[in-house]
Amino acid sequence: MKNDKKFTLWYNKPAGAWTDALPVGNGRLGAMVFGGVERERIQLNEETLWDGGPRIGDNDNNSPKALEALPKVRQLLFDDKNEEATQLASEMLHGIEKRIKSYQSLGNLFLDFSNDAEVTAYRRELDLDTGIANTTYQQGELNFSREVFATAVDNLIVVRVESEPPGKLNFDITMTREQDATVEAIDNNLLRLDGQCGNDGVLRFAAYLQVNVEGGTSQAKNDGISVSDADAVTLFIAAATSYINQTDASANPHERCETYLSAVDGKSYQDIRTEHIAEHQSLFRRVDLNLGSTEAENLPTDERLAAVKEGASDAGLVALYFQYGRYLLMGSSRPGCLPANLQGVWNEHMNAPWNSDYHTNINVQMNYWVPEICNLPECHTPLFDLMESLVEPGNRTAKIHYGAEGWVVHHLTDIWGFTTPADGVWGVWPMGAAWLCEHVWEHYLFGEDVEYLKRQAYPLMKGAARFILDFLVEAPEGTPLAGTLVTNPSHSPENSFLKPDGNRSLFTYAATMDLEIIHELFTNCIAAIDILGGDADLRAELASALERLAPLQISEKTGRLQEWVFDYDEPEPGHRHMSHMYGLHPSCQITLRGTPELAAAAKKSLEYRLQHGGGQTGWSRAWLINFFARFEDAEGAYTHLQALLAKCTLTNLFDTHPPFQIDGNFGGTSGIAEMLLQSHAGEINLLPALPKAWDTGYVKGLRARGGFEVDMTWENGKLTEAKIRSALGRDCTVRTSSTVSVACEEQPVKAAVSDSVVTFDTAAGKTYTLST
Ligand code: FUC
Repeated sequence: MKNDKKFTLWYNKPAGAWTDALPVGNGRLGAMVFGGVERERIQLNEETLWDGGPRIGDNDNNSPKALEALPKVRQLLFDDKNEEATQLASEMLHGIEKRIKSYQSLGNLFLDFSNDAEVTAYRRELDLDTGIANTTYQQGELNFSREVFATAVDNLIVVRVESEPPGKLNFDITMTREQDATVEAIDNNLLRLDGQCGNDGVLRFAAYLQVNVEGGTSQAKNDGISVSDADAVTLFIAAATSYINQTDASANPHERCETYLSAVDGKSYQDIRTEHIAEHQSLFRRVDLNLGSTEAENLPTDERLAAVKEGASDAGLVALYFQYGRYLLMGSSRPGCLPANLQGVWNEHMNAPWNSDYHTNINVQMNYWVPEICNLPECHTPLFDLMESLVEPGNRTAKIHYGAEGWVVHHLTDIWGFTTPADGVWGVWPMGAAWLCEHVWEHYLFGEDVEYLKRQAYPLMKGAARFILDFLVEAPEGTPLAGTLVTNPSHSPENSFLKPDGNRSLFTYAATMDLEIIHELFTNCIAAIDILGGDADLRAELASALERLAPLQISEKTGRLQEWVFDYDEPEPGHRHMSHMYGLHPSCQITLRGTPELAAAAKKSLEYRLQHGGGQTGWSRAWLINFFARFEDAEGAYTHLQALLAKCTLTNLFDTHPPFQIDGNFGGTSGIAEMLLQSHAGEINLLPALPKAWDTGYVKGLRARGGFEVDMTWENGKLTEAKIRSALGRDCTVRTSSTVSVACEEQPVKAAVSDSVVTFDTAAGKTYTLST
């Protein structure tokens, strides 16, 4: 079958498993469309449907015992008594609640068609360009078609069922949820699901399904609705919970659903669809990518993926995967909504893997490597809003657990303001807020919105930096970093080391990643203060702490960047976390040209990880692509991109940890972008890691720091032309392996060219063409 749509996932059979089904989402609602013939299943999500509840009053989760134990734990760690420190920390430093509760499925919508005639010409697809999932097939004399989309304009999931010739649509509609909910037909056109989480859960939720029949009839029947002899049927699904914010779950979900439905009263299906497509494309179409075409283009997506698993190269599939990452972010992270969690917004479980939460020691951050470079900056903002909501609880935890000012987050959080250590001693990692602050700063660097910096970014950064300033301690005499400022206690997230006596531990002080995160946060805070003015005392304090901060260490024995304060041996040298490489990516303390020695040491560390089987999980594999892109190692990056597709990708192109976890999708998308364009080192680097397999192609609409947007074409592995739009009129420095000249249609350009670098002035709103 010819596939004439560029960015479409398609299949010639219905989904068997949930991970074959196709996702639609509007940031707040999600649906997984199976495309069944006799029975269509559409699994539903609403982003605030989390078990648990506010942690206020008696539910305060901070541990009053923690602060008293902190100096003792610190001393034990400085004395290399890691086991005793671990013991004491597990008794004293934990929050009262050891595990958070899960984000949950809202339920399922089923459409049962009592037609068992033979099916031909079956096709199921998801068109990323329209955000519409489509299922079409023939059964006997009838042509069936269904389409499903989640509209951000009207805040609904919309299902349209049609058949040709008309008047022949007969099916039953039901909604189900495996626990905590009831479903009833309110009348012949309305099904209502009503629920409340858990036994003592506080969160109420509801889903309303409105059935609009054209021709034919609909009839309430056994908690469902039956459609008879219809020409076409439109279903509107509204869903809501009682969640208002982390301390308030008192909204009325029924009223919310009714409001959503009444807002489309009298609006035609065609209008809703047209407005949805226009809104969707206003984001999606900002970036276009072509990495070359292959024969495989006309194969169903699962067959293309299977071929890659067998070793094929499929540039078109990579471009599709890239756009899918952007699509998934649009579907799970829209302004005013919650951020994308471990599964975006798509989760069929009541107790999801890792609760489908926000892991703040790599996973949620990886989700947000996409929005800036891939031209969806507004999709970044839900993360900032979540961060703001964590300031107040994070202040309390900072005070109660550390006697510190500012705000702290540990290695995970939820929608109920969770900021204490969880899951065991490895949760005693108070660096989550500091790392998250990289995101607010990066958003500033790309768009340079000073108002935003002042209102949202800087206050978050300042609060996180305040905590770190109070948390840092001087390493005592007799320790390797004596006299410098270090973190204590500390982890290199989830990884362990072997002490000289053979004991294994995770718990330490001054893990390299901490130092890199702090280096970045303090440097960025100083830059922000220099832009905004004020806070001179804080600036001085940050500058002095930066000078005293413990340095990164290169192992004398191995030449590798050390992950810990001592050059320990590792029980899992191929560990999935590569935290000490943070300075290389996503941060930029380590760059190829700026810090060549550290870069060489980081490369050795990476090679060592890989010799020992590194990159096993989806997200870990995705991170590798980004590292190799930063090393400008095109074939290295490509190898791991191929492995991400071959080993860690499901038939619907969801990333698999395993199981499904969306971070790998976003990390993969970011990696592809970083192979084409980088701007972290003070210059725009065009095609820094272009592999042989993408020898000819183009990309349009990637963003670079400093308010630039870039289109590029290349042939035979060489840049042919780049167009750089300057939004802010900043000076532009471009690195490219080709010799280029710069021109602007509207005015002469003063450009200086040396080696591979060209520098020119720009004016706001003008476009500059670089030709080879
Ligand atoms: C981190 C990772 C795991 C998993 C979990 C959600 O703890 O180490 O691999 O991705 O997050």
